[in-house]
Amino acid sequence: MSKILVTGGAGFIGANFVHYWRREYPADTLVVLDALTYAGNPANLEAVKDYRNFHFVHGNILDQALTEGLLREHEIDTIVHFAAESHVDRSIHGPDAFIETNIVGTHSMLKAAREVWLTGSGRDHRFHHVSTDEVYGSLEPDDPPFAETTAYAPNSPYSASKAASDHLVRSYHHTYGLQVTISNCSNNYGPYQFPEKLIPLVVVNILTNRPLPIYGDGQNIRDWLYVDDHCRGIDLVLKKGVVGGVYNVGGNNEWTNIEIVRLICGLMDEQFAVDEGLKARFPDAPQVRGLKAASLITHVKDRLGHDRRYAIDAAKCRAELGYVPQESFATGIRRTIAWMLDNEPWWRAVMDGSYRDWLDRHYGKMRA
Ligand code: NAD
Ligand code: TDX
Repeated sequence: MSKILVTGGAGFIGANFVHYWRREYPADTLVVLDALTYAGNPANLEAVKDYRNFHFVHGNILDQALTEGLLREHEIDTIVHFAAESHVDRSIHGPDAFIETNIVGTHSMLKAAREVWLTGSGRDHRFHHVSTDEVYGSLEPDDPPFAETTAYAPNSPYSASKAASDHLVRSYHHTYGLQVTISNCSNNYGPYQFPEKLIPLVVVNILTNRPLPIYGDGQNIRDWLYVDDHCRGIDLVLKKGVVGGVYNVGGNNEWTNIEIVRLICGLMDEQFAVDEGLKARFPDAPQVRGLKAASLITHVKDRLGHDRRYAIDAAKCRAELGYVPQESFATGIRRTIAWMLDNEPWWRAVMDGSYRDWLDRHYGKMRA
């Protein structure tokens, strides 16, 4: 039985990982450490909060003493490190938090793990670092996809901070013998994704009759992966990956942004056509006025330094770990839209800010 510390477990992928792990390994202990920044939402963990072997700790990964205490108190043998500032646009407007959390915070986690796991008698352990394909930079249309051997060439403050954290993790293995693995994954989508990211943003904006902003010409390409498949990939790396190893996890599923947005628009029109009740629930939606969702598409100024194309070569994961994504894009995108329609209170609370009430209830208005 494992005892796992999940950093960033109240965010999008971290929360999905907690739900995945509980389903697959109900006897394992899960301790979530999360600072509840704007991206952290306790509602994402509502379904697991009362389990005996689940613990939520509100705290910052920069607090090394806190992490050391958790590693000792819960006899943690595995860290899965998701906590990060994750939105590229925010990193362009305010890089400082990215340097602080993604670089200094990861280093703080590494120092804590080294202190607890490598001093004294030590114990068998694993530090798994969750990273991104963005560290490899941008591809031209005919370039081969990113392999684990592709040179790092990060272009945004976000990807540069993730690249720096990858290097620190690698160095703690090489220098101190910390038992690490790293996964670099492509764009995720699915339940609990914060509606600042493209796919949930488009769904919410259609339902609330807001513009669907397409940066630049909309021809930028991303390789989309359903979040549960990312979680399964991390599971395989933990169970079968080589210590010190790097694994690229991807969907083999490249789409231009404009294609994705048009696809979602078509699926939303379809939903309104088959489910009459949606018009009453979402009276502002364009379909209520006989318009198509695509009428909301609006081309806006491009993102600064916008990477043109990402694509992952997942051959190593397939060969070494037997990794194959299970969710097709056709089913995954429908599931995601269905989740958004079934969980209107979740995204309404994010939109109106009331998802932050948990912090006020627990810490009052004095919090920073
Ligand atoms: P997210 O922004 O939804 O969640 C991040 C979580 O980390 C939040 O719960 C937040 O409160 C927490 N956090 C932030 N700073 C913290 C700090 N200093 N201390 C403790 N907790 C803190 O992010 P996500 O999309 O779930 O991404 C999770 C990880 O996966 C990140 O490391 C990201 O780089 C990586 N990743 C994301 C994607 C993607 O498509 N979203 C793809 C590849 C890799
Ligand atoms: O309103 C928008 N309009 C638009 O055209 C938004 C929010 C995005 N875009 C474009 C920018 C990107 O080309 O859509 C694409 C996807 O954008 P995001 O959802 O912001 O994701 P991206 O920048 O590709 O980064 C994501 O994948 C890799 C995650 O946010 C990262 O954390 C992860 O590492």
